[in-house]
Amino acid sequence: MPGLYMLDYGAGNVRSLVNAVNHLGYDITFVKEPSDIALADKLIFPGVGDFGFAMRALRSKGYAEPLKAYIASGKPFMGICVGMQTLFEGSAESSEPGLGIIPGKTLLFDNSTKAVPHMGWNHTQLLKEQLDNGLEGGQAVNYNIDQDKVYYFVHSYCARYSDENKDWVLATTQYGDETFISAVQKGNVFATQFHPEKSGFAGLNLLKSFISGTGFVDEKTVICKPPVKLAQDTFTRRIIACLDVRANDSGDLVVTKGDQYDVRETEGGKDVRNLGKPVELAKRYFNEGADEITFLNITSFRNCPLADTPMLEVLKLTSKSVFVPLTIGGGIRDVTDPDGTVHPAFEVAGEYFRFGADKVSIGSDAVYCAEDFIASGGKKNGTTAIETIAEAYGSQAVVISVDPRRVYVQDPKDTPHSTVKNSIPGPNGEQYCWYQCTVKGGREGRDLDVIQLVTACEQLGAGEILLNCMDRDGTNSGFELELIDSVKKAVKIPVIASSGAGRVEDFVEVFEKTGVEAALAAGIFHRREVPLQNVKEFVKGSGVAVRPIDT
Ligand code: 1PR
Repeated sequence: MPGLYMLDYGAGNVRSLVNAVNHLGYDITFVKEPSDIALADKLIFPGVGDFGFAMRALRSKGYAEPLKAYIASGKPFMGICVGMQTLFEGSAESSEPGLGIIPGKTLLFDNSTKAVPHMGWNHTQLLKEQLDNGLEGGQAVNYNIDQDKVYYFVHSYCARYSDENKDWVLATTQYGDETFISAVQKGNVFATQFHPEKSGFAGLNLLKSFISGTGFVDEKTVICKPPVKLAQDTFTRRIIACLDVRANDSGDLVVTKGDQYDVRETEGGKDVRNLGKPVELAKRYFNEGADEITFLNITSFRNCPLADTPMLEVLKLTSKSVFVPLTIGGGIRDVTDPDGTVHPAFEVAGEYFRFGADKVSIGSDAVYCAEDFIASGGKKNGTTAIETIAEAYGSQAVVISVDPRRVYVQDPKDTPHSTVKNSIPGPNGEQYCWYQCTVKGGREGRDLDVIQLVTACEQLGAGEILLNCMDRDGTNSGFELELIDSVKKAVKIPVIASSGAGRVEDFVEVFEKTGVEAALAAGIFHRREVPLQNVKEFVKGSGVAVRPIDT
């Protein structure tokens, strides 16, 4: 495809889009200066993060006016996520005006009824249908958006259908009690709120349709239906495969798995357990239908020069053939190279995004940030890893990985910390416990409970919680429902339940009893004890919506 260009303003993961386009057999050229925009025959504008940041970047780099001129020229344009939002007049997220091509402003989702950001896979309802009049090139107005498939969304702000913009609205999506615009199309302009490059094969089909199609639809051939508010939420719950990665004793990078965080064999030479190679396993899980893949570098507390961190290569290779969101955790903090060069956490995160990560997960550093935040009486200082990464790349890119363990007490009055009644009594028959936060992969406990941690991190701008439980990790005994329920009730951002999955029934139980947005497992998938497909089929059969396995 000659003349396919991408407009990148330097925020987030554009490698995924490049990889998806390359996977389809096309090349794409980066716009490097404003005059390049006019050279494009087709232009894709992906965006993530903050609306104001995106618009300021477009204006300060001199892209805004050439972009408007390009769109007015009638050549095919595709916007993705914030790339769609910038087409509107503005956003409640920022006072910065948008490009003003589509009437209306984007507004914040209501988080009193559901988790925000809207993060995960959801359906679309098409409002426009093309009349069959033999249009040259056979380009369908919907660019192969399939109402039976789901697409990956991650955003807190959304545009709503109105009389002023109704001729633009190609599709709407229902999230909880709200219906919002998930795709727009008019003439040469097409844009999606969801990420086709992260939406598995359904998304690749859509990208292919835009790149290979005529990209222009005569409005006279299109009929529009008004949006329908669906009686039922169409949001699906995510099933995530997690890969704990480290070097084994021979120096090979392996996927390992601990029992309560101990990753060494119990017998023989007590080697680090080796359950496979990171890139190969990630590909396997993508093909088996994982909705997301998380890599945790579990020896990240050891110092390593940023450029040498092996996880960069793992991400680079994985993102070439895995088209679902990738999260990377371990070592997201300020890093000092042996030569004394300091890389602030947001630079470390930026390097991971450039190598193909969609989200970073922060463990130990989040605990220190939360402690400082609480000690300062709840004042943000603007310099923490959570704040700086969220500001540059958006809250949705910042996951907090929590490694809590039970501390039993006879009576809730025995501790200032937030306690729960636990179904598993303590060694002395204690019925209550609080969950102590740990750092350095569980090696050190802190005087901070899990509720203090997650609420502080939410206020600092985190977008999601990955909630492990050291007592359950690797036990196959089911998720720690008391812990998960208390955290889910304490925050408005999405929560991923982790640690202890052993049977398909455990997933249904955690979704039904706690309402979490996602459930993660490691050991049962690595050891092929419970195939991912079986989890999906069982969860779906129980009435909880999940993404169908996409081929
Ligand atoms: O502190 O920001 O550098 O991050 C270190 C990261 O490494 C944290 O996310 C921490 O959870 C992780 N980590 C450190 N040590 C270990 C270990 O196992 N020794 N892994 C570790 C944590 C827990 C989950 C596991 C689930 C599901 N592993 O990742 O995948 O418990 O397991 P299961 O389904 O088999 O029960 P920083």
